[in-house]
Amino acid sequence: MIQTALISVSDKSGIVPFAQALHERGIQLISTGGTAKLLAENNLPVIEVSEITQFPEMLDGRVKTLHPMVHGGLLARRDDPKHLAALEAHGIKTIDMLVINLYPFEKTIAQAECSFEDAIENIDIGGPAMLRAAAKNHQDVTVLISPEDYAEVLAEMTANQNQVSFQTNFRLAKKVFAHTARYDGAIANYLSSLPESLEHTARSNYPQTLQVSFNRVQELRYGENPHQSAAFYQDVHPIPGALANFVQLQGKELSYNNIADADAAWECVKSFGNTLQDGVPACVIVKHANPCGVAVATSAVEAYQKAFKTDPTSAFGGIIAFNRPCDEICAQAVTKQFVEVLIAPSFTKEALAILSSKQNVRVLQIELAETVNAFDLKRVGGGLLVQTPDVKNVQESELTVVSKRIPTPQEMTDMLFAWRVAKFVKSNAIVFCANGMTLGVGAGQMSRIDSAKIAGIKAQNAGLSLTNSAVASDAFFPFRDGLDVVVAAGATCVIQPGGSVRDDEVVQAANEHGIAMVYTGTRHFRH
Ligand code: 93A
Repeated sequence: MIQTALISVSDKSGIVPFAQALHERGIQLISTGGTAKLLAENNLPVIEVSEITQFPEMLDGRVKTLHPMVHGGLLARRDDPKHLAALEAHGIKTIDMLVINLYPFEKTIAQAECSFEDAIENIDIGGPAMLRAAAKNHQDVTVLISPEDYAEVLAEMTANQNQVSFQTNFRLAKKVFAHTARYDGAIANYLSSLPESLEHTARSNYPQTLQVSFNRVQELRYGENPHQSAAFYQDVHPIPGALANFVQLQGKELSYNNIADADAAWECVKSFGNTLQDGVPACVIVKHANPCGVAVATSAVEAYQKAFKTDPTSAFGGIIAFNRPCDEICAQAVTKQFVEVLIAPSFTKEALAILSSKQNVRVLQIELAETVNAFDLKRVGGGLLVQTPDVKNVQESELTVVSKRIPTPQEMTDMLFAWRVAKFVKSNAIVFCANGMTLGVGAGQMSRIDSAKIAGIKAQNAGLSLTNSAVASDAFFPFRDGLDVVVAAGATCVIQPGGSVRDDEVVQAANEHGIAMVYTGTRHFRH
């Protein structure tokens, strides 16, 4: 019969209701520092492990549970009089249930910013030791490593006066050894990927040998072109909020280019708010990997209507992404145009009913989440380029005004919006904006001045005025000519990184034109 449970979890989700259920069944709870604190905060009576061991948690938590008072309680055979006598002699109490999840080693090393020290600190020692002890002694101890087993075990306890069957304990023990083996395997893989000498590389983020693992999600009809075959893979450790977590709610099979463009649209729209609470409603329309319309507004539908105006011609057959739920009026508006893929964090029932009349439209639902810094990988002939992702989001406080004229608050807002969009436009990028919408996007040209000209032409084609617009340039102007072009088109303020040898010439041109200019100090090349 289960009388005591030791709970020690890193990922604390779902643990309070489970501990509550144990408490209601009269089970005494023992716990480690952070977990004990959480349980106590939720009014659950809990004994700290340090009280039982009569030893404080020490060495920054490296030693918490590594003690005979704990391991004796887990390992003693209840049917062995000698074991029981030993417990008695040393005042050790049996522990009948162990609930654990380990330090998140694999999740830690999957992050681009993970240092060697972070990785080492996330090797759990006490957790696996207890797990193995409890699993070895499965005839007397129930061991849980996964919230998915909580309900079944509780049900069994309810039906059998707090007893858990040998069969269940055995099944859970098998799970434990598979888990600890995998955990140690991940540590061994990580360490063996580092060079013999730890001096350099191990302290940076880039291992000598890079092992990347992806799981196949689906085979695709073809690749970028019909004569190429293709498949789509997802990171073995899924990245929260990333495109690959999509659930396709309806529509034709996704193509290779659909997925690539959907990624561009989703990443861009998330930069205006990657939770439902923060940021503003935004809409991004992508064609051929570039945004051809981006806008923010007070609602998703309004953002879409503004974004569409930027370049209705290019928006035809585009990929449309929202960072807010898609409701009925939004679905109505979007389905008036030919859309290849529609992405949103959720869709109302009414929106789905409208979309279902356009069975070809691929509708993807992706949960929003805070960005995780996974490495950016790019295949080159016979090799792989690896970098940390471009997560920089310049704030107003980081800008330097370099022109004589100070930007107005409205210009400042427009420039920051333009800058955010420029980050997602292929270089060389020139983006005209005003009032929370793009007016002209010049993308992917080999010279900046051509991007500037094209952005102006596109605004003209869409019948949009560039008078009093703001311009973002993803990298510095190498000469004043590009600046002259955007000012002639109507821009009154320009945001750019600065850093050219001809910065003086460019600032002088800005002053001659009487426009405002700010430097970001960082650039956003996207090749
Ligand atoms: O640093 S440890 O390897 N040393 C230990 O003695 C120990 N005991 C439990 N890590 C240890 N744990 C782990 O602490 C558990 O596996 C769990 O992941 C975590 C819970 O810590 P807290 O309750 O303080 O948040």
